[in-house]
Amino acid sequence: MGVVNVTPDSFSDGGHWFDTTAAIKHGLGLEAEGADLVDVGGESTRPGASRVDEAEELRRVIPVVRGLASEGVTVSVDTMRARVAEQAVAVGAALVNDVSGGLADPDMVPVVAAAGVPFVVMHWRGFSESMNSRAVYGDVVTEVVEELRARMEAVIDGGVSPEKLVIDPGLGFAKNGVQDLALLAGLPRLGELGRPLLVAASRKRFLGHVLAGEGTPPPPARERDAATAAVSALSAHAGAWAVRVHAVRPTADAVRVARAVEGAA
Ligand code: PMM
Repeated sequence: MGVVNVTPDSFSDGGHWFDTTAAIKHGLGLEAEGADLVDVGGESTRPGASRVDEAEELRRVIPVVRGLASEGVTVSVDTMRARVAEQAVAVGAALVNDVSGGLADPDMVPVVAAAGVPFVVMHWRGFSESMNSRAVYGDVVTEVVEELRARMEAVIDGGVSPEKLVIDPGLGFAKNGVQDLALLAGLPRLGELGRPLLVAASRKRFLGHVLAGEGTPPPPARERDAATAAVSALSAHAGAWAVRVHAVRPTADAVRVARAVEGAA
């Protein structure tokens, strides 16, 4: 899954694809590099970010979804708003990716149920302004599995078919770097939930911490693509359904290597 953030402020690529034409071109390029899906979002969820209003989010996202879908790209829409999801599906989005798992907008679950599209349910404990203070766990893997299980049940009760659910541990969302790494080590336990697993580690803070040396600061987000590809290979090997990344080419190669090694076993 390649990422197109149509935002001025996302932590790793904010401002680069803010214009509709540039965003569509970028999405087509990601597909050419090997993305099976292109995820289009219009609201930054970086820690501390404040929300954009709905009209602005629609203005950013809908023309890009329409443009990519009309070129035959399989598009997912990254939104916490039901109206954005609904309009994106109407112009061709094939999947709804909601980082709040339907918690941010009470209309999201009924809209997704009516649309009949796949729905990514990510582990989430609250909006970006406050999420760092919510990174408190006894056993992070067990708690994320249990909270995702409860969320899946609520979404299914709300009318979404169980076969449409994809789950995501929500790396960096109310998690610190140690907790993100524990979740990656625990991916097989997330598999216990019985649904396809999406892993979105691309360029995130915890990779910066892993790469920082003693007295050397973390590299900037754009220099974390090799580290991201390493996570992609590990995730593919652990059975992930998809990885969500900004730079598709290194990840496509990493996943091919993982599959080739598995094929030789
Ligand atoms: N992370 C971001 C945005 N959307 N969607 C899912 N399903 N999972 C994630 O972890 C996730 C997401 C934040 O990263 P970005 O600012 O690079 O898009």
